[in-house]
Amino acid sequence: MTRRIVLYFFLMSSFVSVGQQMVNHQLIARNLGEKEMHDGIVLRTFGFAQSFSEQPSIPGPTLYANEGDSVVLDLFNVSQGAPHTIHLHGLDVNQENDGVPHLSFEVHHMEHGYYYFVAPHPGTYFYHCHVVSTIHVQAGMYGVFIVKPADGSNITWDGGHPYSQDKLYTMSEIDPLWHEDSVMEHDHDTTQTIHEVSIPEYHPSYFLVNGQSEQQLLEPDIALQTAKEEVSFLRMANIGYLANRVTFPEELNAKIISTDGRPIVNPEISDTLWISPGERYGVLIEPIVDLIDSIEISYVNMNTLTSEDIQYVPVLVSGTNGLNEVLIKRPFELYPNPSADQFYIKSFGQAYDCIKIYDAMGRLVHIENHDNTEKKSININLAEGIYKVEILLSQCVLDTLKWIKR
Ligand SMILES: [Cu+2]
Repeated sequence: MTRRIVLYFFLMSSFVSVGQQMVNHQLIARNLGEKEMHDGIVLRTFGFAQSFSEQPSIPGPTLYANEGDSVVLDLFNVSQGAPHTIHLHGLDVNQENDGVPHLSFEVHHMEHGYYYFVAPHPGTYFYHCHVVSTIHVQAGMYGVFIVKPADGSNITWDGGHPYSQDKLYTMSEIDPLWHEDSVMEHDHDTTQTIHEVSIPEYHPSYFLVNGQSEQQLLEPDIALQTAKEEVSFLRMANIGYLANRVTFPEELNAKIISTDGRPIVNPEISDTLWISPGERYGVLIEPIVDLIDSIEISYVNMNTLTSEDIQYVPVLVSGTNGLNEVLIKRPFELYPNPSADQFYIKSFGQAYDCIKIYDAMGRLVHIENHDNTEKKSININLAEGIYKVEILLSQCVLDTLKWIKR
């Protein structure tokens, strides 16, 4: 500990040269956090906070630096039990500052640990605890570290693409059984490189975007709000244990331009993006028409290649409509949900002429025409799973609903 404090003062006196900024971030590690899920269930979490008055959040606070900045990350561990670290996933830092136990250092109860690095290439990176990381990451000890260009401007990198706003979407999942005390109070004998922890097979039941799911994703701060021909930069990051298959509305002209903090050599416009655990992608969005739609995020089990859930991030491209108004007036409702072979579509006075049903891998499995605004019963025999139900008028999507077949 003493050695690290001495090192701190030594480094601070020699660290910053002309033109660089020094950036300090503090993360307070706690292991008695609570998180209320979309269905009201409250789970125990681990996580990072930036003040003592706040709960650790999932994800943790988003940290920023500009390219070339000298960064000091102060990890203050106030939790009892296992030590914690900060691993800087994707950032080019030296081994001493990379937070992998046994190769770096661990931060124990009521200790500070200081991580030093010069912010590398602009991009989107993760930080997460690397102590028994399978459990501590699931518990909530992760967040995003964004490096912007040296001047801090809204450009993807020096000589890259200018944009008017950036939006971060961090995907993850939660298996409530992994949040029981029996798992979270795990063995943390740091003299062992292999920790023997008994954990149930991973079956997540919450599928998160920025820590939120289902109706929580209708909050305006989650939605992508933009205007026609305006350029937005999406930072799509997956820190869950399932892969994400992201589908953008075609009209957004989504162009995948960077990955792992580096530009893609020949970027392409694509409405589909696969993100494996730990990956981050940069996506430029430049819509060509006004639009109310959603970005679809499917959570795919990499062993079975089946989708375990779908979440929708609302998209509003419009210069005139208020998003709140649009989100509160969801034009359609699907019930009961989950259900067996029959469900109903209720329209709140909005006419529609077609219903399309897609399976979780995006394959169209059913089309049905309709000619008024009445409640509509759909009888269909499909395999158990998750389906996307599109409601259309004159081939224009009015609403997208999720149906779970049981
Ligand atoms: Cu930890």
